[in-house]
Amino acid sequence: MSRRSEFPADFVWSSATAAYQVEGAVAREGRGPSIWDTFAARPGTIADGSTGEVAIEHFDRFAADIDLMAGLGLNGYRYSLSWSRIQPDGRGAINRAGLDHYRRVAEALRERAVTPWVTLYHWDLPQPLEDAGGWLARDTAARFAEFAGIVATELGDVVGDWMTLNEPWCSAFLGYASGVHAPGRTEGARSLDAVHHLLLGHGLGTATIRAAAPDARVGIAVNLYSVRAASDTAADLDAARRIDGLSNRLFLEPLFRGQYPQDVLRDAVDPGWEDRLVRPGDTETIAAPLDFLGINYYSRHTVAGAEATVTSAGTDPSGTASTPEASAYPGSEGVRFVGTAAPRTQMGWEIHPDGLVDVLRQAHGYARDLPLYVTENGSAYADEVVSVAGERRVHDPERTAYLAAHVDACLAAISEGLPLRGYTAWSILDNFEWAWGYQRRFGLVYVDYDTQERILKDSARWLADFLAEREPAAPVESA
Ligand code: PNW
Repeated sequence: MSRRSEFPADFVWSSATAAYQVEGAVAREGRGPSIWDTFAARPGTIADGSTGEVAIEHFDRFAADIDLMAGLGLNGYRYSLSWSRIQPDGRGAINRAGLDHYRRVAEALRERAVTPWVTLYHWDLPQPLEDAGGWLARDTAARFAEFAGIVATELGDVVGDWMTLNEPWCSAFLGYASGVHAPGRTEGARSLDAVHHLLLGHGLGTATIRAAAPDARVGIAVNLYSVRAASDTAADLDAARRIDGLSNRLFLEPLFRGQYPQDVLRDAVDPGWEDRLVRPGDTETIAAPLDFLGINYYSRHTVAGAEATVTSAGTDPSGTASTPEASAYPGSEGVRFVGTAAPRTQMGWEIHPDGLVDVLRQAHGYARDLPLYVTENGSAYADEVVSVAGERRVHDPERTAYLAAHVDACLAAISEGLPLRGYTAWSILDNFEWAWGYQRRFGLVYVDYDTQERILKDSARWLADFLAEREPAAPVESA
């Protein structure tokens, strides 16, 4: 087990949330509706029929929640801004109350020596922009850049670290291909239009942030997967090429090489796609230099070709309702996700800490000088509150083991020379887990959804001990 003192002294120890998952207060202080309000209200979209209307009341409880983070010894907090609080129509008029709220959050963090890491877009597009075509419309990229410029102008004095988008893979393919996330559309190969417009929004937004706040550090958070073939047959190797292509290279190559991976386009879209979608200057805009890359890492994919004979089925990670007709992998619907003997979390996601080093290595291969941050990593388990000597406790040894193993992987990455500068646990608090509603808990801190009481899980206590370099109170079970 690694110790904190083996990490660089300026390493960022962070935890994360996203606006729609935690804030609640969806109709307060001038906030307009986002695609997640609309989607969650539609019957059959969320496993438990819930919404983010109340969530964990972080909008009102942020100060106490930040006290919890500081109390654990964390020195960073990654959170997202609700675009609909700041520009309820997604364009034009600014809602002052929204900006004031996020100024208070940033100031509360700074008062407690916790650095704000702000994500501008964590999936909650203002509904009026979806009504105008959403991410299938090129104009949405320009609207995002305008929003990014407004925020950097207004908050650039209290926030220095910005991420444009969170996980464009999810926005494009869960939102517009499998439809398990908002806006719930099943557009097949057209979802790649959303990829281009998201990346274009990232590039244009990077420019407006830099213009408004010249000292800003700008990055993006992509979800990367360690991908391997179930065997070395040609069919399985081709499946791995496809899934690595759609999950990882489709984002890394335009961001860092200024080009789309041609093999992915060949599999997924018609030959005229680039001529139609990509205008002169777009690839340069998308590949604008960044100050860091955020990587969200959860799991490994083991994949096989359509004709392979694999008996144990794995889990397509793309959600609760993905079907072959609405795959999150356009053009590669035949690929199968294969089960392995490795343990899985409650999400069905394989636990593979070494894969974190794989994806850091892959990203580093594209951008040799770029600082890397793990901007999300975590696990869901069915937590239960127990009473220990009259105190409410949550024993979550699996989550603690997951966390410890991935922290170890970070140290291994640093030891082999990768420029990893921070680790972010998803999430600080249990929250609205998208298509799963409140049925999946990722928090280090348990939330009682009836009373909104916060209870430190054993994993949070372990992290606090790790950060303070105290001996852990209880032995950590191995992964
Ligand atoms: C990420 N998949 O979501 C998000 O950034 C968080 O908001 C979310 O709560 C967390 O991971 C846990 O799910 C993902 O299907 C959702 O592969 C789905 C997938 C990946 C990431």
